[in-house]
Amino acid sequence: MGNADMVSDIMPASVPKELREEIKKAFLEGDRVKAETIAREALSAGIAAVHIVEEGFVPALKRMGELFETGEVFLPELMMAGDAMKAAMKVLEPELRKSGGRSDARPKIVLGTVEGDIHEIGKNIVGIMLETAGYEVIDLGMEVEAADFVKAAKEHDAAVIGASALLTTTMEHQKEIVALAKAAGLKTKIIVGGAPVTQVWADEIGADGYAEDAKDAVILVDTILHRAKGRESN
Ligand code: B1M
Repeated sequence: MGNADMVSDIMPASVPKELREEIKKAFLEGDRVKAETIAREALSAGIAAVHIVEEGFVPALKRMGELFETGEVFLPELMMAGDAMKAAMKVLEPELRKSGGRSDARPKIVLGTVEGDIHEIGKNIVGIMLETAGYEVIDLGMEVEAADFVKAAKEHDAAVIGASALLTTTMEHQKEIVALAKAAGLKTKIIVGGAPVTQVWADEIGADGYAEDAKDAVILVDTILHRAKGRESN
């Protein structure tokens, strides 16, 4: 069984349209309580946490981003939607963590959002998914300078550095991380992600991989560490 099959195995049900609409409404209203309640009710209805996040909450937050871009909502509303997402994640996080396997030898992954960037929700989801997949995640948080990624990777003897960037203006720091790591002779693999990041960008800066979402990040790390087989036996 491949990793993609394993992921689909832990996601037996998908999110109904009405629920997705309710989530969008909660975000538009910036209603943390409603977002949290929807998350709780969706779990009680037997929908897998990973589905609720990836099919319900993530697209709804992306929709808020589009509305922000077109001037239909403003920064305060965007901030409230971000807070509502965080409230929902408090409910969903413990369930997300339950869905993965564990392994004795846990390769370390140094994860963070790059300098000048405070978008942390996607990075947090990636971290949870990697942990549940059996990796030890050292989360450096947000606004992390390139040198600090490299320093932490050395200190922890990390197998992978994961750098998230959500702004076109901060993506440049991913390039800086790759350059610094190379200059330091670090063997640590470097993966990049975030809404504006692409495979083309990853190739251009010499990163070892790019993942579009959290599920892809697990598959990517498994692949670059040649670890898929080990995880299947958990
Ligand atoms: Co901001 N923001 N924001 N924002 N925000 C975006 C990114 C934007 C696209 C919105 C838009 O205009 N359409 C736009 C960026 C434009 C650009 O550069 N191209 C933008 C802007 C402009 C800004 C400000 C500059 C606004 C301002 O102040 N005028 C400002 C910047 C602040 C800063 O960082 N210095 C800002 C602020 C904020 C809030 C604080 C209000 C809030 C963040 C709250 C928080 O994180 N605590 C916020 C939010 C919520 C968004 C949107 C709406 C949603 C981001 C998010 O959390 N998505 C976003 C719109 C969008 O992304 N389309 C937007 C859900 C999350 C699960 O998805 O983060 O993409 P994402 O992560 C995914 C994948 O990308 C991937 O897996 C995750 C899970 O599936 N992934 C990885 C992410 N990291 C990965 C790493 C990996 C692998 C995969 O390996 C290491």
